Amino acid sequence: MTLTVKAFIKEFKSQFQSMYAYSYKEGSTEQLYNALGLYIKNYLSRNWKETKEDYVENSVKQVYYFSMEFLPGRQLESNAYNLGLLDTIKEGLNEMGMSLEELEEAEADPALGNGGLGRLASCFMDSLASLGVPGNGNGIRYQYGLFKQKFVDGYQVELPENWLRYRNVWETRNDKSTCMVKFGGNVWLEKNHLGYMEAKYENTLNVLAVPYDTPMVGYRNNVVNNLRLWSAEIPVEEEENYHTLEATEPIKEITQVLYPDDSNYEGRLLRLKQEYFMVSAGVQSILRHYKKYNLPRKNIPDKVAIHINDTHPALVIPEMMRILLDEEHLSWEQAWEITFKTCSYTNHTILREALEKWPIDMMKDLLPRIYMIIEEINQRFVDTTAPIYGDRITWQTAILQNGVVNMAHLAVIGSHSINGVAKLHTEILMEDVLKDFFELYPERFNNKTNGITQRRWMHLANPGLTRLLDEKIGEEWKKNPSELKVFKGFEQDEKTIKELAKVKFENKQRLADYIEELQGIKVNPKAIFDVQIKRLHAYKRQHLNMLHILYRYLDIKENPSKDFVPRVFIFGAKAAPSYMYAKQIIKVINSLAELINNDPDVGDKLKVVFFENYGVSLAEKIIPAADISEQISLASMEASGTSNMKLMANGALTLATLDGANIEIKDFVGEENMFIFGLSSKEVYELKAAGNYNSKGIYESNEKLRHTLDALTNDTIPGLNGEGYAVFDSLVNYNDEYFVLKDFESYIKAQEKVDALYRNTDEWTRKSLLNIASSAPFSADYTIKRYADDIWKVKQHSEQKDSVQPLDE
Ligand code: H2P
Repeated sequence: MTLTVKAFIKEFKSQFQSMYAYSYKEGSTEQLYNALGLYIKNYLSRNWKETKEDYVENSVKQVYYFSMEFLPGRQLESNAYNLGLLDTIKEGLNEMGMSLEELEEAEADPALGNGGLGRLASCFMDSLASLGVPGNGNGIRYQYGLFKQKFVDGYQVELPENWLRYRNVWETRNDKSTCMVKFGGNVWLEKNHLGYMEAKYENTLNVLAVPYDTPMVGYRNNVVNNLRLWSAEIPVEEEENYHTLEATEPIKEITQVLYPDDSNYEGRLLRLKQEYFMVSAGVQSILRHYKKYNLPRKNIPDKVAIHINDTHPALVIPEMMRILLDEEHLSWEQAWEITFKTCSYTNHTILREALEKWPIDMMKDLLPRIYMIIEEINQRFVDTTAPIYGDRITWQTAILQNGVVNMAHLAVIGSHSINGVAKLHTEILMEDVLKDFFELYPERFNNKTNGITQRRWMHLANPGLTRLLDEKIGEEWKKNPSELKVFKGFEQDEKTIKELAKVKFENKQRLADYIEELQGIKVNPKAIFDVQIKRLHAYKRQHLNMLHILYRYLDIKENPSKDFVPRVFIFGAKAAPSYMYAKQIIKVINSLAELINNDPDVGDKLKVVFFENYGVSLAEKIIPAADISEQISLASMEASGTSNMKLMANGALTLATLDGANIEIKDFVGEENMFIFGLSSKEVYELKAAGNYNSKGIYESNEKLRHTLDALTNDTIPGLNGEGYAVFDSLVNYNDEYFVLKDFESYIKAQEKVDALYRNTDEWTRKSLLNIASSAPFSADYTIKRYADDIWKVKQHSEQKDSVQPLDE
């Protein structure tokens, strides 16, 4: 039954009154938002219940996506939209004298992730539900999300992100489904009276894992899947042992913060605790739920797929073994077969520092039984591999090496599928990072290029574009993104080009207003909006972007009469709290921005905006207004990137190295519709192998570059306290790890091409149109379909089974 505006108003009023016992007219924005959120949650609860029941009644196979990060973004609008209620609610609120936009601002944007990895997990949740794939998320309900970023004198300052300060209307605490997770103590194996080996524990720290469930709403298909986030608590029966607040700390801290400070041992230990806590609770609850299917244990892999999102949840493998061995009393061989067939692993990065390794002693103390199992997995691996492949490969691929537990190796050995997240990345895994494993298990390796959900990143974030697309190509693209290609037919249609340019301009005007309101910087919406939004890391090379801005600034100062195409550089980026170099780059960009934005000689020609506290909600405002998408990582380093996909889908032209999914963007839209520069990954590998890179030589021989770099250290930029030197030093004196100087010249040339093209508005817009029309392959719906078919072997299980057609690539 469809909801009428009248019925909505009536029900909303009574919802509000039942919660607050006064009229909605007296409600604060937060209260009104809470009432609306709960109204929507009540509305969807029936579908939520029925989806769960349906899965069990039909014994369908379910996938469980284990991830230490989820970045869902605000859920009010997206849930209302997917339920098909958005227009009704908007109209109803307007009639009551409110607006959805205003209420939405009261919603916390849960920063339970760091960057692309967490956001990908949430795009996947949206696609799983929208495709009707039985899929669950499993993660941690961090009390504090990733820090709230502030700039003080241009420096990043980290404040606690207390996203749960007000109630979280979307979650349901589920006390019925708690689990117990054990840490430390002593453990030994003993035969019980039935003759089974049983693990005996003493002096363990017992932690109660309490699940908070959040509905993941499918797009107009009545499917509501589940995201389960775990919170650590003191077990009720042990409460009397905790006499002081201090004594409760070791338990409470487990789910207190995302990314504890990893610069010290305690912080690293806490992170390992978090990982095991999430994994153990998750696996226990899955195996308990499986019992509802009344099937033998050997059928687990037919009904359960567990996905390991990066190495963080790799302990799923020994934890599942532990339960099957110690609690279900299966033989090692039986348990291993089930575990291996159930688990699959995605690698998201080739950066060595991000491939986790835990000291053996730490693991042994914290998780004694798990360590015993890992030891045995390792021993059995060595025993089978060495006779066939020899000692060298066996040693290089072992799980236990040089006093550490190598989590990537554990994940690979215990998973039937290993995938990278873009074609190039998967190739690099096979040829370099996991080369030896590729030799051992070629059949396990596959590529699954990342994707994004068009629902959040186009339909909702860019209503102007969505309207234009609906008008030109009909609404089918909303269900089948591949229909976007029909838009290509409008490439030569002058009217459409003008209309598309108008949509972009309006989006830019809106962002310009927001910038002015937020930061007091007046930017010209006619300028090129040049956007780099992503985690701050040297390999992503925000400092290359900064050098170009500095170069441009000097050019403006030295050539006042030159005709510059106005440019607004927009950044959004957080730096990990202990990553000093990244923080220094932030400071340099901010000080440079301060100089440029206040220099009367510069005026409209150049502006720099660095948003504080970049996150999903900000991205939704920035992306529809972008003209240029900066994807400038050193080739081979960025596994995929996903902001590249979102920006492309919103009509930005990509300025990129041939890295990650930029290569696939090029394959789909054509090189002539983007700006490519820099070394290829092959050249990067060759340069590294040659070992003769000499950044100082480049500095000394390139006049333009020298002039720019010198400005970092000669007081051109006021307000710096050595940060300019630090960047200069790393690039010139410490041989420039990410080849910034090597790529500088070709980056500048690409930027000149950007300026030249922008002078021709129609030509620019035509390319923008082609980007939008070519963006469909990056729909997360397709990505999820490929995961479901090839890796998880789970079927779409809803009335809308056929809603996603195979993509004709
Ligand atoms: C990471 C990779 C990205 C990738 C993303 C999702 C870890 O995200 O670096 O290249 O697109 O996972 O697979 P990020 O750098 O944004 O934290």
